[in-house]
Amino acid sequence: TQDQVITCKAAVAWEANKPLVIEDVQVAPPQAGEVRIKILFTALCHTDAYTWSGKDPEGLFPCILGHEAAGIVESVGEGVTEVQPGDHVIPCYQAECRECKFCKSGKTNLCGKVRLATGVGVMLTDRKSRFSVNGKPIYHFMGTSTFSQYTVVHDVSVAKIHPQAPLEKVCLLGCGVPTGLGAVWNTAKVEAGSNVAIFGLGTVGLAVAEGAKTAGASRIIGVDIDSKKFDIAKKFGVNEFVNPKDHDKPIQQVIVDLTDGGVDYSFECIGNVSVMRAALECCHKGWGTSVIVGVAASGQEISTRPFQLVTGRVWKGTAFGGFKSRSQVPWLVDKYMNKEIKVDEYITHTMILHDINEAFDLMHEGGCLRCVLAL
Ligand code: NAD
Ligand code: AHE
Ligand code: ZN
Repeated sequence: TQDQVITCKAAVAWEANKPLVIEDVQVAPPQAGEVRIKILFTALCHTDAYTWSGKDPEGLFPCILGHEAAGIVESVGEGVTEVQPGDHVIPCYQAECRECKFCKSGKTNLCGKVRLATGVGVMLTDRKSRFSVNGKPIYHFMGTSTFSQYTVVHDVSVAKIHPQAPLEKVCLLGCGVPTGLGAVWNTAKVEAGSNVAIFGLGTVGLAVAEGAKTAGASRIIGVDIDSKKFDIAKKFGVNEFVNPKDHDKPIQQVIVDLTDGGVDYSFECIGNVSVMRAALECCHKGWGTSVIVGVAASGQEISTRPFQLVTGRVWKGTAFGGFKSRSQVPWLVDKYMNKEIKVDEYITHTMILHDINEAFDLMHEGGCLRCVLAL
């Protein structure tokens, strides 16, 4: 209940790059404006590996990683009105308070209410963690920390979803799939008949392909250095492939030549700053728009000749595909249940929390899109 400490299993990242350790973790009760969730399923996203690697300037250790999950509300703190115990939910790393300057702007899905606290691994009310191991505090991560059987999140970070949605599938709607779909639908606003290039055909890149296909794009060019990705990518709408390793010319030149001057839209779904440059420069003069989706390490910077922008190319970026999390994640879940968007097709592996280190090893192999862990 609301005032009891729960002891449960969680995967703790004690230090950057050191194997995660399954520990008995104490999870404190939710305070005012907080929700304690029993996590049933969590997937692994490349961003978890990025922070674990020590290259994320916001990475703090020890912490509990994980941000693509689904579960059931166990208890709620004072003043929480929008969810109650038993509700099926998806924790959202991008909050939506509906009251801050960002939420009210109508211009962005970013929310300012809890971001400063989540960026330093604590809860807003008392700037403390709700996780500990034998009295030692363990930092939260992205305001979600889903590699734990129980987690505590801010109420503005909880999307209440359809009670019949299969949680072992819709956990993916906590990050990768919405990010790719939304990059196309919300950030780029791709029109029917457009030519699109997608750099990186992991889950995010494939979701971009799916979004582009549903938007009616004509040519959907997938670019990846792993040719094994090409077969699966066809199922998501990619209809042409380029492997940079097969060409001597810079990849932007290859694509410009293929498309009579460049694509209308490009998406970088890797997190590599030289590919980000190529993605911008393969866009058509006068209007081509490139969207940065990949997360690059601390210290990395992008560059190009300003002339690229002077001559009409546009450089953009997207967080969670521009979706307003609490409002639109339930809508995405309904779309999945109505078979309007894919989710199952991204799940290539299922494992249990205990085997999380092996799951991360798999992630770095080509055959893996999403691995879902049962907790
Ligand atoms: P992933 O590792 O599954 O996919 C990356 C793909 O890029 C792989 O297929 C790999 O073979 C390919 N690749 C690597 N180097 C390449 C190169 N030089 N040229 C062409 N292809 C190359 O990762 P993912 O889970 O799909 O995530 C992709 C990126 O998006 C990550 O950086 C992740 O952190 C980021 N991300 C951002 C958001 C956001 O809100 N902006 C959300 C989710 C993930
Ligand atoms: N802490 C990182 C930033 C990481 C980042 O950009 N995260 C994306 C989501 S990745 C999900 O897999 C995001 O939404 N950013 C917006 C935000 O508010 O964090 C760093 O490099 O500093
Ligand atoms: Zn993610």
